[in-house]
Amino acid sequence: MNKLKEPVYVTRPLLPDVNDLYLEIQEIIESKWITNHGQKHNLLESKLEKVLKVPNASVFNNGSIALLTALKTLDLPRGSDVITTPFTFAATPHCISWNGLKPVFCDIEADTMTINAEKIEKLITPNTSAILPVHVYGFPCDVEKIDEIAEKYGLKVIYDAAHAFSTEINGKPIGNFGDVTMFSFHATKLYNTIEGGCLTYNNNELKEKIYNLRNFGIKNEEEVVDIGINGKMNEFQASIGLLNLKLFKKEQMERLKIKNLYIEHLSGIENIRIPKMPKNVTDSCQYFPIVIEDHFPLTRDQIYDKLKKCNILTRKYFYPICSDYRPYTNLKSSSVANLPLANAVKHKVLCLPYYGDLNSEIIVEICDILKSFSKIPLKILAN
Ligand code: T4K
Repeated sequence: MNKLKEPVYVTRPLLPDVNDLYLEIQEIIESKWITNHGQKHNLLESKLEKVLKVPNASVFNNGSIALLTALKTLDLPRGSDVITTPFTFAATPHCISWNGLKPVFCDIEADTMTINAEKIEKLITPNTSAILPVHVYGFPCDVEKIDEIAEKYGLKVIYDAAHAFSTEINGKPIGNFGDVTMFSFHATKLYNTIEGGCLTYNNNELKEKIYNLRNFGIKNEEEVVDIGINGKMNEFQASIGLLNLKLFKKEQMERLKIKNLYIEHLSGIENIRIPKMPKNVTDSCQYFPIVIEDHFPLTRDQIYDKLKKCNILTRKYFYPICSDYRPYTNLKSSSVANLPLANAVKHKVLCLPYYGDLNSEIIVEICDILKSFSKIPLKILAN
């Protein structure tokens, strides 16, 4: 295995043409309006409503503040429980905790690694106020079952769709499920505004509340009606967003080619599983995770280390899982007995490099390296 000259990262940001960006920036400079609900901000919101096919989209300076605001908007009783998955990024349970709510971790499904909807009901108590499932890697949660449970127990549902930009389930856009959905527009996301995010929701009545909460709770020059935060997206972020809206579909097409190349070269390898996107779902193409099963000659960590030595920088999203984080280890729901699958999967998943201009020779090389690992006799592992 030769070390590659340049590092190959798990992802690279989608970026507009510099001349196009120059024109956008020129307009911003001339307008002297650089933040606080500027023209580009407002235009981006209306364009996102069309692209995501949702009645309402409110953009934010990042996905975490958007999620924080989503929970605040729904007025969940302080100290109440929010059922969520441990198999996600730190932002998910942290936003629950920052709202004075308690995360209750529910185990995940083996195939999609999303929250196991069948196990949610057992975790519901009179103190439960909401469910916060995550469409992890762009795999949709069991939205039907979750909505059914929410209806039955009168719970709010906030979806974390940080990885699921433009995903549709049976032709229904993913931002239409639950009470509110959060998308992240971070640099590492398929669609980015450098940092950024948005909330989508069907209930028009939430619009004004979200608008105020995003701007310190200010309603007008003389009224502050809520305990808000500064969640506003600035005009420079919005202009990147407007330009990237024209580019993300092409990026997705490129990623689909890469995905197919990975599948072609990896599918024969025993004990490497490629989680499959269900047929009725359009793939956001956010990540390309593989699962290293127990009988593979090398562990996931050994593969990660060996690839790193070749300058191939894969990522162990999500290891450790959130229930392993120091602030959450004492929660009853963090026990391994409650989360057997998440605790098994966290040692097995590896996200491979995945972005539009990733060279196909490198993809084949990564697959060949993995193939060569599959031929290592098991006894070497014991040494
Ligand atoms: N919910 C979920 C399920 C999430 O995954 C996230 C964020 C959120 C909520 C919160 O949304 P935001 O508040 O972030 O909008 C990254 C991202 O920072 C984070 O947005 C993302 N999830 C998480 C899964 O991944 P890191 O610490 O892995 O990022 P970093 O800096 O190591 O970047 C990964 C690779 O990307 C680098 O090795 C190289 C490449 N890269 C990165 C940046 C920032 C570039 O090529 N250029 C860049 O500018 O967290």
